[in-house]
Amino acid sequence: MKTLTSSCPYCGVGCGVLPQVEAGRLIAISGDPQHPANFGKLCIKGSSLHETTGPELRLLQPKVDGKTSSWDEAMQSFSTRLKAIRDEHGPGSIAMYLSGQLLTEDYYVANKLMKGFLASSHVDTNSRLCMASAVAGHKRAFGADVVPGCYEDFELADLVVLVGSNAAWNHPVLFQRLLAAKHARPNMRLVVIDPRRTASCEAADLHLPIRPGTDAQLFNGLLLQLVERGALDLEFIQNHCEGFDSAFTAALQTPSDLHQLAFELDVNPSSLTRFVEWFTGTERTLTLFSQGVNQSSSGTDKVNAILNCHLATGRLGKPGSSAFSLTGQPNAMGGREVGGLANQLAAHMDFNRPEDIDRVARFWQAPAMSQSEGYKAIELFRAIDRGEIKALWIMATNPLVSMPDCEFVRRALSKCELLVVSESMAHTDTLELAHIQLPATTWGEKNGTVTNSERRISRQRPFLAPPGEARHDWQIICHLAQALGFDQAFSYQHPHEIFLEHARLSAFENDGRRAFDLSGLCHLDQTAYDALEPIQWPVNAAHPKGRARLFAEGDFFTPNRRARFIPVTPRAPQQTLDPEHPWRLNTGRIRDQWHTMTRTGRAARLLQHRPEPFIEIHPLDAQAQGLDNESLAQLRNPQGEYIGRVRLNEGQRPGELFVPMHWTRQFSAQACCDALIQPVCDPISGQPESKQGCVALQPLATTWQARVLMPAHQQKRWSSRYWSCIPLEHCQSWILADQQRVENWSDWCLEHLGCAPDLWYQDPTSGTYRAAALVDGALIWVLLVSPEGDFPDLSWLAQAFTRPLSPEDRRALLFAGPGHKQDLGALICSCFQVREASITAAIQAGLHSPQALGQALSCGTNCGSCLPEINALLAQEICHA
Ligand SMILES: Nc1nc2c(c(=O)[nH]1)N[C@H]1C(S)=C(S)[C@@H](COP(=O)(O)OP(=O)(O)OC[C@H]3O[C@@H](n4cnc5c(=O)[nH]c(N)nc54)[C@H](O)[C@@H]3O)O[C@H]1N2
Ligand SMILES: Nc1nc2c(c(=O)[nH]1)N[C@H]1C(S)=C(S)[C@@H](COP(=O)(O)OP(=O)(O)OC[C@H]3O[C@@H](n4cnc5c(=O)[nH]c(N)nc54)[C@H](O)[C@@H]3O)O[C@H]1N2
Ligand code: SF4
Ligand SMILES: [Mo]
Repeated sequence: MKTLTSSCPYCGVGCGVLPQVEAGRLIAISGDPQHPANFGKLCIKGSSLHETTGPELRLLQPKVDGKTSSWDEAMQSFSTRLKAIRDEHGPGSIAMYLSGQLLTEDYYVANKLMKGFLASSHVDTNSRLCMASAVAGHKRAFGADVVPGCYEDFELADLVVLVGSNAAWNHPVLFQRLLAAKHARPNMRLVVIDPRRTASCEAADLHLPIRPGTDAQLFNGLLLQLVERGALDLEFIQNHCEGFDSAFTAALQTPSDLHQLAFELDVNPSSLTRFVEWFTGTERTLTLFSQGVNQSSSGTDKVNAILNCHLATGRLGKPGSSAFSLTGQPNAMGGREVGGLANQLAAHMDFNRPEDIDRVARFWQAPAMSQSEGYKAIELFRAIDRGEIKALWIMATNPLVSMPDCEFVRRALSKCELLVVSESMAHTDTLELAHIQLPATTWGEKNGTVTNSERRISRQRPFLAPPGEARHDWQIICHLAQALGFDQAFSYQHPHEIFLEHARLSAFENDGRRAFDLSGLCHLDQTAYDALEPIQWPVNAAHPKGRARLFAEGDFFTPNRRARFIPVTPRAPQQTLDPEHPWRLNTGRIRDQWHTMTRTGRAARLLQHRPEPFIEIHPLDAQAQGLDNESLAQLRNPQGEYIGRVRLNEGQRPGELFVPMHWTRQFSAQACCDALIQPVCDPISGQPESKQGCVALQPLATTWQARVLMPAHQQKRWSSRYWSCIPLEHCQSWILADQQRVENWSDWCLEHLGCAPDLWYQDPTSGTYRAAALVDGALIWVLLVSPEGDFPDLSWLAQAFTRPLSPEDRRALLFAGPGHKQDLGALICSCFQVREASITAAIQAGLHSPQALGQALSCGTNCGSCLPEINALLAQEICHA
């Protein structure tokens, strides 16, 4: 057994991990107590990493046009076809779509190849859907894409404002760090600005459930209040900023009267007043923002409306006092450093400065440097649809699920002459369309660096052998480059060489003009690179150990070193409601799943919290629509549809729905929420408005629901109107529902499950049917049918897939489940597998604090991500008592 250090492949918190490997498999994982992002803590996704690695379900070999091939054949075919397209249609006909989940080294060589050697700047990334508005806002205000603060600020602030962020679920370790500080200093305050009452609100002192899309009004109004209440830092404004007057003038369109503003935002005036008083009166204020701000057709302006308030009060880059963009993906920041976006060049250089283009070209000795910016993601897929872009290479992202109007993306991609997908898993929606499939190594196998939300570069280190023929993304890119004749510039033998080149480019002719500066790391040898400790950029002569904060003394990266106030005129969401589509559709994340579920969707433990795609709705709205909790409902608009289970939630604003972004065609019949999102974007950042769709809602009529269980790791799709896949321990389960009556279930089994049942039971009056098929006494499938969808607890059945079925099992299977079969409710604490019913019972028995519950049941005592839900149950039970 050996232990080494690495960092988590999921969110932008960038926690350090200690993997434990035995016999070539990851058997356990713990937090690295030395890592400054997490000091030993992990959330449930991080601590389940060993349940989502392993060779099962991996893409193991290259495939060309559906046939397994060798690497040489695949790369030969790739380079020949690519060359032919480029020769015939020019460099503008080829593109790449990358991801914030690539390592910096992968990302760097991809950009170098495309922008420097193939003369195409059509290289964009899923960060367009994620961080683009924050990047554009930073650049407008600071002259560079810099997050001024650091994680320590979460502990030092007296007021923390979370805008459009559900950090309790999406940045759990940071959120716990914040709560620990709040616990130690009860005067510290937390405000959440989010239309929904989220898990993050459970710990908040104040929640402003604003009307969706009104953040710019709120922060413009706040700017007026800062003026009115004399809270400006005039010295900072005068000495280090410009443009205050025009920003102030633009803000004057917003009501200066708080009652009127509260009316526009649709919040309680006294809550708004309290927020304004706290913000104006608290020097150490930290404003954190994420996708509720960025994913908007006016996201860049919203970012600047927030930054305006921090510039006006001089609250930037001071301990506990800053504006802070929470990054999503583990290397969202690294992608920005290497110029992963189509409108950027490497090392924070830009296409709009000719000297930058020249500088990068000279550094790379680039034979074919692209001279202008390329298409941003939405435009890129449109150009594919038009036939202008004919070859696309997708790497480490799943746009068939995550792009707005994903059915359009499917149509566009099916027109592509050459679609190459580098993927580590064998089954994803996007991979299915690829002409060439390339098996990539992933976390645990890969070697390189990532940069987290606080600009901290950490190592990801390899500790597992690549399965099958999988190769590293940087190797695959270099392989292609060499096949295209660029041997010398892509002859790297180790990621260390790429990292050094990246660091040297950041230092090249920099002279303090570019924020991103790794000059202090230009001379690392491989041993030092392998041993690199987490470090925050810039790392240079002035800051050899890295720099935690910037801008407290001004010195911005604009030509005159002054920050810019940006005038903001608030705009309403572009997706507008109409009588046929009257519901505002909000989309986002759940605690235990990661994006398109290719990894977290495989771990039974991570699908117990929210097992099925769902639609969250206010109970009164549901009642008016004739929808019960747990019933099935359908969302529609002219673009697409979505089917999910209704979840009543009083924290939902009336008229608004929330659906998760995670489910794909691998996991459910019709639950890609992006089918419903229109591809409208922010004009500056190009980021789509993923949070403000418009839909119709109606119940989904069904005459039966069923559950099917089969051995683990099966890919299966069903013809029923609704189905959803839920992995259990030792087996796989599906929930099915349809309107079409089934006359003969035995025939149905033959058709859909491959054989007639060996055991069955039918109750024609209730419509209940149960059946199973066995081979040599072992279960191969189980089917339970119930018109109303009431099924017994099936967890014991999963075990039955691992051993021959006993006579008692057979009886239980057909007539009931053995032992406790009452529904224990949702899994609240994933770490200790504690369900809602146990917690509720313990509260009713008199345990009235999270600590008491933790002592009795262990719930909430490990990663703490479920504490907001435990607190909510406490509030609910105690107030009902
Ligand atoms: N568990 C989990 N964690 C993750 C991820 C994951 O997939 N799963 N993904 C990672 C990634 S890539 C990212 S980008 C981050 C995203 O992290 P977050 O930004 O926290 O994630 P979301 O749930 O997409 O959206 C945040 C909130 O924005 C709110 N919102 C919607 N409209 C508005 C609005 O008009 N104004 C305001 N103020 N709020 C609004 C939503 O109700 C939602 O609660 O999470 C990272 N962490
Ligand atoms: N409606 C709506 N849409 C959204 C959002 C939203 O809030 N609402 N959020 C947006 C945001 S912020 C984001 S970040 C995106 C995320 O959306 P995606 O990037 O599409 O989602 P992932 O599932 O993370 O896709 C990563 C893919 O890379 C594969 N992979 C993993 N490791 C490696 C590797 O090392 N190499 C290679 N080649 N492949 C690998 C995984 O198996 C997976 O298929 O979704 C966006 N879309
Ligand atoms: S908070 Fe969780 S998902 Fe994010 S990096 Fe840490 S362990 Fe990974
Ligand atoms: Mo993201």
